[in-house]
Amino acid sequence: MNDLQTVVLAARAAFELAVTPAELENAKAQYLGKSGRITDMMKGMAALSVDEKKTLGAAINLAKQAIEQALNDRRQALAEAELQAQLQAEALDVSLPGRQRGQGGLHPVSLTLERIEAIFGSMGFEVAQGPEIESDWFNFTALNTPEDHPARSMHDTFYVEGGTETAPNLLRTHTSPMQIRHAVQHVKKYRQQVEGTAATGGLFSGAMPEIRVIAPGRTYRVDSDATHSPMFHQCEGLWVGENVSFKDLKYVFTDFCHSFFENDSLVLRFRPSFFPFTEPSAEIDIQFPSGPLAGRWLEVAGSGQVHPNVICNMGLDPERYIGFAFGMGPDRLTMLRYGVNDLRLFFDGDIRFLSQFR
Ligand code: 2U9
Repeated sequence: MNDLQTVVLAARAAFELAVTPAELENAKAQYLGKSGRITDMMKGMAALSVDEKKTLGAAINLAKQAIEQALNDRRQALAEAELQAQLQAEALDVSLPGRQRGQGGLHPVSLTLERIEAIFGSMGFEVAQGPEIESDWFNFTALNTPEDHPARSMHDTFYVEGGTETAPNLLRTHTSPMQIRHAVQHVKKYRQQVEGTAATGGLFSGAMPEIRVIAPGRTYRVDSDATHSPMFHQCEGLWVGENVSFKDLKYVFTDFCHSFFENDSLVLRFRPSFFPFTEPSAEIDIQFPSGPLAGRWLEVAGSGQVHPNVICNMGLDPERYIGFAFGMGPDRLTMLRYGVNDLRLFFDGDIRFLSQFR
């Protein structure tokens, strides 16, 4: 075997040993590179005669072509192996079951809020929306809450930046401010229709449609245990007109409870109480005739006739306009409806609990 055949065989063997493209390029350099074996042999022909150059040159070229052929074969083999490895890694088992997309659903408290809105909607109540960061005036002052009322203390109310010493900003502690905002807009609208641009300040005693509104939403207080959460929900209601009385409050709220709990045998009790924004005021208790809670009086809402000072803060004349208001906790109503005994379950975000309400 001559030198050239040995070089070709050695190159083939070196290419076969290369298992990555980088190793193959290194091996190529040893045979076909600038100082590779074939190039060296070509340089070595300088001292030969013309005839010898012709013969040896042709033989070296053939050897070079054979090496290039071996190099290309190995390149293709490595590329094919890489493709196979990639296909293997990305192999799809089309017989595997598909990934299930979790079916979503409304939060139980949202279900309650929807239910409350639908029931009061059927009785002609609008739904008010408003900001969760409120001013001291809308949250307390307009609702006849005295300067020294404990609810105004830092222990009970979350104050937030952006207010002033005299008008601090806070996270609303109830949804009543939305009703004040709604009532003020309502009065302004009808006052303009009655009095036109000549409308002056002072209390409005002209004719206007009744205010009938509920205000559902998130509220905040500094409180946290099994039955209190720093963020909780409230839904308040307001009905102001010329001849609205406690009798109306009783039938509206009784009707609501019967619809909400789908039980017309439910009994209601109005128990005297005190709130700064209503006078007289009453707590509303309910009693189930049967079931696990049968016989117990359960507090579900506060209520009362809207205080004349609050009527004034809506811009209305309390000599002509009167009304009632109530406030309830949708979180507690949800607990009663579904038999849940820890409020915190609603806000832990545990999908095993929440998916039961889908
Ligand atoms: C206006 C005037 C008066 C709404 C009322 C209550 C009584 C009440 C509780 C509900 C659940 C507080 O968070 S809670 O424990 N609310 O007891 N709310 S009367 O009175 C109003 C509302 C708006 C303009």
